[in-house]
Amino acid sequence: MGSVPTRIAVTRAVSSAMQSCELTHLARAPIDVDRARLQHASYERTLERLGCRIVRLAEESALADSVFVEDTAIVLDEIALITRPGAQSRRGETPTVAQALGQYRELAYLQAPATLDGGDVLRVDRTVYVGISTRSNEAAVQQLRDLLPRFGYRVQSVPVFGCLHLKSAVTQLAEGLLLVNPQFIDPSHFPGVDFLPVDPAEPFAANAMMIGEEVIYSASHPATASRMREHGVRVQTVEMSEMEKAEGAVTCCSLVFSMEA
Ligand code: CIR
Repeated sequence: MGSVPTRIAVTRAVSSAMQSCELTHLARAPIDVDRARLQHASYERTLERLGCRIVRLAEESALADSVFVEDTAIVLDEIALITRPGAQSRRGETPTVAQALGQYRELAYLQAPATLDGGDVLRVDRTVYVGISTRSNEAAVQQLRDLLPRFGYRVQSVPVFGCLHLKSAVTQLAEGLLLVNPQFIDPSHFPGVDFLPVDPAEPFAANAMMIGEEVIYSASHPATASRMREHGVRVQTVEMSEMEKAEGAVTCCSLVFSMEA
């Protein structure tokens, strides 16, 4: 687009150990790491086209899931919270993310017994929704309630069933419009918004990434993408097959935030 970037997207190179990733709801399938790298590069180019400057962290070859940087931090305009990921194997991912984010935001750290994956956190306006999942717990919700109201946020917990994270179940497409799989969460936790349900044949289709007026979305869910387009959503598709075998999706692979804050 050639415009001056207004956002930063922190990403991390795909680990050569990605095949040993954590899996919760999926059976293990062979991951083509070279293909994952190509898909990741194309995802980064899409972010750039939408006005993001990429800050790519170096590969952590021993950390199989480290491409999924979303889980390591919650970046708000006022502060970045470094999480304590629910999977023990992922806790080593946070120091390098904290080092990068510390250049842009004041940092705060979640403490044990809290566990939190960023994939369980969805901010809609001034409400921070937190999925209670196999990765994220009530102690994390309590710590967010201690930290965030001073910046004008309210924190709302949402039980998640049958999928990995809150953002596997619901994400934002536009002001006042959420993409949802109502089998994984109870939509009544989100008052005052409209919902676009995923196509029932595509249960893992509720993860979309809103960047300004556009939405980055996996090419694996064409029926739901059609629903989105019919609804007037501007969809930019990316190939994510290898990330999806690792139970990842589009939001998981970056931490996007405004440069101006
Ligand atoms: C995990 O189980 O932690 C990784 N294999 C997938 C993490 C995906 N992250 C996300 O949805 N935010």
